[in-house]
Amino acid sequence: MTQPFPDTMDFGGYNAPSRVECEVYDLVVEGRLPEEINGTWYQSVPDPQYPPMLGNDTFISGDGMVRMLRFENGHVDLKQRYIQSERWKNERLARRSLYGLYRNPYTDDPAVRGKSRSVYNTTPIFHGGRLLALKEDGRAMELDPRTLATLGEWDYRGRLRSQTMTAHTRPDPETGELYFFGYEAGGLATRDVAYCIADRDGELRREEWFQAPYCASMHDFAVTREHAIFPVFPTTADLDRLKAGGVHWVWEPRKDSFVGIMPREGSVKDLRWFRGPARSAYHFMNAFTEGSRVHLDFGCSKVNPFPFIQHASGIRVDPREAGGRFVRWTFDLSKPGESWEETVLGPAGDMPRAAAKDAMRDYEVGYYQTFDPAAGRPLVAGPVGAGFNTILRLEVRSGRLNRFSPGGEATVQEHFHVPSKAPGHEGYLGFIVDRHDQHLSEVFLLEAGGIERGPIARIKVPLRLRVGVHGNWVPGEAL
Ligand code: V55
Ligand code: FE
Repeated sequence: MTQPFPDTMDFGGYNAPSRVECEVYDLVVEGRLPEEINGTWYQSVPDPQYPPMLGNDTFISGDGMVRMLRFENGHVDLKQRYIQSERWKNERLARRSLYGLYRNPYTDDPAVRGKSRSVYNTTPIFHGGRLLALKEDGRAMELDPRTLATLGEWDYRGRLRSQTMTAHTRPDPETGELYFFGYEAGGLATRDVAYCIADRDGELRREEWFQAPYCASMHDFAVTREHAIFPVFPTTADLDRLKAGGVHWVWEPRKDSFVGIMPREGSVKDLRWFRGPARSAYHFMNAFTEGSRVHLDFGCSKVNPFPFIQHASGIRVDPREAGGRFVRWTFDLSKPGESWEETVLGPAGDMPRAAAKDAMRDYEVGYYQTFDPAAGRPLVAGPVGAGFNTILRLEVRSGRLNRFSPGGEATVQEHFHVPSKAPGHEGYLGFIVDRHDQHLSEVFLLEAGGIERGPIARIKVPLRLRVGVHGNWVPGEAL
């Protein structure tokens, strides 16, 4: 008999595990779904099968579920399925959790020592004709894009040497290539980082390794038409701590932040390291090169936001006290020195996204999320505590902001962007609205260029969709 999950931030309230695999054909839609919206939104959801073996754990250890919303001719169908990882299968057979702390294999049940422990729970991408579910602690898992059946690990036909692959890859809209990296590429807590490029057909054409200044949680990176950018912030790992049964990550504010920049077709030997005080960021909206200057846009804060990492580091900082801002960092490659310039573009936030066509180049508009106290009280949703309740549209040159909040007892999940074929049309933003007072979900669809006008369609979901992590829109033509 499965015992109750602990009543903690990560497993209680709206964050309660769902464990529901389901299919709903033709969801009820209020409003109108534009006919041109044709394709599928895939989203990764951590959703633990069993209560944590060690009594508590973090939300981001949850078994990978993939959810899809397929839009076709004004209709929308929902499906979500577990990824049948080796870990998922082992636990299913045992009918209990066998794996210990987040990314510490030394804490696992002896029955699964040395066995794969990745849950592939962070981002689904579609590249080279493959649907891949990613998590930064291991390789990709390939899934059937129509049925979500688990097909097996994808290691680029045995060519990928890195043991890991980031969940934040960078597709080039012009060449169709996929830029990515893996950190802890040579094993647990190593400083090895692999820089990789897959061609438009999904074949690995390049992999080159370098050493990071220290072993850091390098969750995302950025690529411009000319450069690759590797930010390193001081959330760090240590092998001795892992061997002693400790946590993977601690926040070390006395260490500096580093940003490595290299010509994207150059060699890692050309990496130039910039250096500044401790900062934290998990996601970058976009980056571009302008002459000798490289710009990087993202939500930046002064401490790591994850409660389980803060706890292990002996601190407790409310996100509102974390000094967060949405910023542009500008690196001038023509000047000597290690520093960069910071320009504030907007309020604190995360989940940044620009239109896929705007990636890697100078651009006008991006979208991200914030918590606005005027739009509702803080509600726990997802891995860092209070979830976001507001979507922002940011004009990056002027700093002009438009906003949308569903209001009431609601939070929002990561938005996806659907391009429009109509000239001058900015496309659409879709996202799940978590209705905390009803334990139910809805999907809102907004015109990206007019989010303040509210949803043009509300897709009713007859159950609670557990808070997911990242997703991607895949146009129908690509599938
Ligand atoms: C994040 C999420 C993860 C993870 C590491 O959003 C960082 C940040 C869902 O898993 O393993
Ligand atoms: Fe992420």
